[in-house]
Amino acid sequence: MAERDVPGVHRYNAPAGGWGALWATARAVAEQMRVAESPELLLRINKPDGFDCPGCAWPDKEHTSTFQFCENGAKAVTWEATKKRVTPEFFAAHTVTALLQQSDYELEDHGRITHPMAYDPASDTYKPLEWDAAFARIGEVLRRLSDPDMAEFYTSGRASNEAAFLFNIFAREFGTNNFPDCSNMCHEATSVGLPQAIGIGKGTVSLEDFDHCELIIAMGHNPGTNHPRMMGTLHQCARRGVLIIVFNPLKERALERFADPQNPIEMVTLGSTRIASTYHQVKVGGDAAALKGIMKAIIARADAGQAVLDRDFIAAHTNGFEAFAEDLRQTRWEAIETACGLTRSALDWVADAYNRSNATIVSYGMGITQHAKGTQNVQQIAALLLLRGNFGKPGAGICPLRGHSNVQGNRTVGITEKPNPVMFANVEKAFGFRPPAGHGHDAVKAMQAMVAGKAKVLVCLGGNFSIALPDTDLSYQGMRNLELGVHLNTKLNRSHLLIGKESIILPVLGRTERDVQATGAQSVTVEDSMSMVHASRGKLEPASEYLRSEPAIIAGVAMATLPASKVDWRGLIADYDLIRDKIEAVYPDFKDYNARIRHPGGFRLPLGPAERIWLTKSGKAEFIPFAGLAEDPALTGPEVLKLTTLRSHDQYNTTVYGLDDRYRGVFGRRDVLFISELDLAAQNLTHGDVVEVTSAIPGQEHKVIQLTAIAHDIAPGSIGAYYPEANNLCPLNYQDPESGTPSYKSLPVRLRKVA
Ligand SMILES: Nc1nc2c(c(=O)[nH]1)N[C@H]1C(S)=C(S)[C@@H](COP(=O)(O)OP(=O)(O)OC[C@H]3O[C@@H](n4cnc5c(=O)[nH]c(N)nc54)[C@H](O)[C@@H]3O)O[C@H]1N2
Ligand SMILES: Nc1nc2c(c(=O)[nH]1)N[C@H]1C(S)=C(S)[C@@H](COP(=O)(O)OP(=O)(O)OC[C@H]3O[C@@H](n4cnc5c(=O)[nH]c(N)nc54)[C@H](O)[C@@H]3O)O[C@H]1N2
Ligand SMILES: [Mo]
Repeated sequence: MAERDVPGVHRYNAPAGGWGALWATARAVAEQMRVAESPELLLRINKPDGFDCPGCAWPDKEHTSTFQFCENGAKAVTWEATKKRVTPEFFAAHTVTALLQQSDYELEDHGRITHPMAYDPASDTYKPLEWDAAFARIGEVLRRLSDPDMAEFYTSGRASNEAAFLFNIFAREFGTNNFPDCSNMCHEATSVGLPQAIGIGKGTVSLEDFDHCELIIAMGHNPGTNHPRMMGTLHQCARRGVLIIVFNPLKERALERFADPQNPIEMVTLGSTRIASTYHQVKVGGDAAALKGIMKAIIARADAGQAVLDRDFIAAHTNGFEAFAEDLRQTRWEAIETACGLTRSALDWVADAYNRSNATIVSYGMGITQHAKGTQNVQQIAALLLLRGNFGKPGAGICPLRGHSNVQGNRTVGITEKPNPVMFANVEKAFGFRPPAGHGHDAVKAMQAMVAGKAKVLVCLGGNFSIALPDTDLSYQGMRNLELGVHLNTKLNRSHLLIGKESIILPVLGRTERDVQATGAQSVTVEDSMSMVHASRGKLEPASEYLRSEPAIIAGVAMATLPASKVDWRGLIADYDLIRDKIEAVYPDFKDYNARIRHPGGFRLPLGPAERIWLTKSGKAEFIPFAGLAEDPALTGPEVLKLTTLRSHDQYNTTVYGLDDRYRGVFGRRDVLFISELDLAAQNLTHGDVVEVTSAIPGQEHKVIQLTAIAHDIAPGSIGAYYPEANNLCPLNYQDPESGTPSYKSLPVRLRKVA
């Protein structure tokens, strides 16, 4: 590590987890909560009668563990259950112009919004209004649009199945398929890439598979921070002797060493457990190349007569193997090594480890999907698994780590801009109207329509749309072009402050809070990363008596917008069982929905590949070759580095809980650029220098941000900065052409030292 002392930057030498995690949990609770309720509240997370943790989508075995929370789950819960309130008085005292000066951290930290609020341009403040007045105004503006496609209906993945389904039905009856959602910025490459390869856009493993696997390959995800409960699973696997091979440009501490904070004996006696058996610091954007190298090595061994392929599986269950293998034979090792920054011998080693394993799981996250080649990255992972029949047998399969706690469920119950015709027929049967034909807008297309002035109303079911998107400048402009923005949220965020003509904030009940409707207390349901659906019931007193549930607010907006609606909104809201009956009518996979969620732990949705059923066009799994090894010459050039954007340990997407990133050794600041010692030297820089980071995409060079360059263990040629601060460097249309996912994790940039 470089000599110079940089404020807030120290090396972190301890393992991840451990006492530090317990301490941080206690601090989060003390800072945010009504302390009296906290221990009981935390114990209710992910229990049969408790609420689903809003932190991440990692499942829990049978939902019966006694102590299933983690540091970041506790932060997510306490952030929602905070004592702090954003009241009409708060809004009266702060103009929108003044609030815009505050950081994202400060905005959310003001607390829970207590009343429906509408923007008043005369005073430049938000003013309270009655719920019915809010619904009436939204209905009026929506009905006035000359074309329903001038409205965009955004969903963030914390919404329950019930809320997401009603949102889908409302907007389709209104007449549009414009469903931008957070998944478009997240696992869209999975949703597009996997159906082509294995017939379903979801993971195929269950938690039990981790008890039987012999090898885990973890690519492009940071579970110590983003899926901390997965660390318990990885930790058990490591102690069982399972080989864990990591591909990540950054050395992430939790993937190196971890002490389970739920296991005090280990913390005292052993200290910690080594997680990764080998750690490959692949270049940013180099994963498909690395996978190609591993598979080339496997084919070479098969060609030499070694029994490394599952030939029976390939013959019975797959298509396209010969052409795929031939493409690998023709690919030159030098091209692979250049593209991924790893050596042939390292990849040979991985191939041998893979060949020895009888049951392999590949897990992956945003490091794989948020690239111009995201869909192809995902398909190369599927192909690697197909070579040895690693689908539909215990201990094997593909494990995309979904983001938001119910993002997968949102998709299952209809949040998609590309609805399938079977669903249309079922909606018609269940509700008596037929949704509009054709495809609507995804997240990027929605913002493009807003920027072009073609979309005039944006209704957001959660999230922070404009800050999550790339190209912050353009997103701001898109927001300011709106006639009306409607935000169903728990907390104040920047999207509320980017106002065109009108803006209305509708404060919602959080997942931790009691939801009482005409027939009594209600549960909602969610689907985790492993297709398990279960109930979630809030227990806390709502943050304000004026809050309404997401389903109730959607129904209110729907009734005000569509007076002749075919849907019995009032009846559905009175009893969420009736919403679930309708979900089952439209999506038959939810057979006996209400009965099955009453079993502790819920139920699993059907997953073809887990039974070797392939719902592809050919009826078989497909080997899809990767053709894009060579870099686009327009995006390379002298001194161009690849910037990836990361979450810190103290944030939930655009929600910044605090300014520390403990495991990466950054404290009290977020304005840093992670860069290798090698690149510091090559760029004539010193640890601690302030640099201008400029987009190197032709036509986008004017995008600049300033950061402090700090030496970090990261692959040469690759650099890292925090999301959302670096989003302005990513052009809106710089995306994976197949899935539309923004390429947030491979931005070509140049650095210049600020004098
Ligand atoms: N506490 C907390 N939990 C969360 C979230 C949160 O913000 N905070 N967000 C939720 C959401 S919506 C999501 S989608 C998930 C995100 O969970 P992750 O997928 O873990 O998200 P990222 O922080 O974006 O980190 C991606 C990891 O990929 C690595 N990486 C970057 N570029 C590349 C690359 O080109 N190749 C490879 N192999 N690796 C690369 C980074 O070094 C980093 O370790 O977490 C969910 N859970
Ligand atoms: N550069 C870069 N950009 C990225 C990413 C990246 O890795 N790099 N990741 C992308 C990914 S993976 C994602 S998923 C998106 C995230 O995009 P979003 O899902 O839109 O953003 P969040 O930050 O999760 O949303 C935060 C807001 O949600 C609201 N909220 C919290 N809980 C609830 C609730 O229970 N109900 C309702 N209605 N509202 C609630 C709060 O008001 C809070 O302000 O960002 C994407 N953007
Ligand atoms: Mo995500």
